Amino acid sequence: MNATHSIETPIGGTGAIAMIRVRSSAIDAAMDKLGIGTLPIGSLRLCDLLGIDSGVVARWSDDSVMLMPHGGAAIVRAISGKLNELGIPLADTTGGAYPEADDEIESRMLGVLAHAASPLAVDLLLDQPRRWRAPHDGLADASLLGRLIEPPIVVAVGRANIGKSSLLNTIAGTRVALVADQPGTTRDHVGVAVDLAGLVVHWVDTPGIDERVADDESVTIAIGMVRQASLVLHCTDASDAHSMLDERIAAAIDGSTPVLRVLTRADQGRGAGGDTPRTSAMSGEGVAELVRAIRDDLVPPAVLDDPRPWRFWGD
Ligand SMILES: Nc1nc2c(ncn2[C@@H]2O[C@H](COP(=O)(O)OP(=O)(O)OP(=O)(O)O)[C@@H](O)[C@H]2O)c(=O)[nH]1
Ligand SMILES: [Mg+2]
Repeated sequence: MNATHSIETPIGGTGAIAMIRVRSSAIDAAMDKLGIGTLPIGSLRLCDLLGIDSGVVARWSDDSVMLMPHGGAAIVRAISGKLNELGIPLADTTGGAYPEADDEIESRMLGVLAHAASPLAVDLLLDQPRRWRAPHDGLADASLLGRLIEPPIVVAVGRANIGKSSLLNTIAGTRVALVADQPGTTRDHVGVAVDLAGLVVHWVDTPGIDERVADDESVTIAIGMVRQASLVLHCTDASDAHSMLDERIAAAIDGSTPVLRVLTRADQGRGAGGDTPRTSAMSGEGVAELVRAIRDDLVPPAVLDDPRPWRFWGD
């Protein structure tokens, strides 16, 4: 089994939760080794993490799984050390050997291009060697452009039974989340990679939480996901005057995380919302505009169009 891991959040950073990605072409065997067992693509579970911590484990793709322990440096180092012991070493992310590359930037670019998530990254990365060689004045915003390589996390929250899962299915263009006409349909979280007009994001569909459905585990998992969100999508039913978010979830949203509000089931009513953008998973109204608004919030057009070089690798 050829498996490696990478630490995707700064060690000792301020995040409440750290992200450690395990990559392997035999990911099921790797998960077995970690004691996680089987986890279908697009699902998340609270797990014991190697006896060191407990946290959410998310399976986004067929060759990687994300471990999300608490963010303390000691925990992250202990998990990384244990992974090394298990034969899942820390990956070498320096860029790889590309003998055909003309220089180091080109070699790094080829290495990053191979795993960049978003179609929008491709032309931008291919242009980097030229931009670095040309005279330039400063650099483009690497933290926002980095979202083209590692997908940012969009977490949809809101009351139960208002069409959050339906909206995800419409945007994903396929049925990835369960939909039913009763509150509490989504009991765990569904996380899938979706392409928002060229920006691939991990979209996390949370259980709706309100006075009808509010079991502790759903709230705990929703809080964990909201804490990692790059953007929170606060969904409200267009015909429902109740737009308040559960206060525990509202309190977990980091003050610097953007929150985008959206009305769902717009074909059914006009009861609430004022200027809030309206969407309907059923008719498709407003969905393309929402996709564009999320993309522009996460990677603003001015950053995408910045002609300066981008320091697209990390050391
Ligand atoms: N008319 C109409 N009905 C919708 C729309 N979106 C969802 N619905 C219906 O609303 C009900 C709830 O949809 P879900 O997508 O399961 O809602 P949810 O917010 O994910 O619900 P929970 O998982 O329980 O929190 C289902 O009966 C859907 O068919 C829409 O745009 N228009
Ligand atoms: Mg749902």
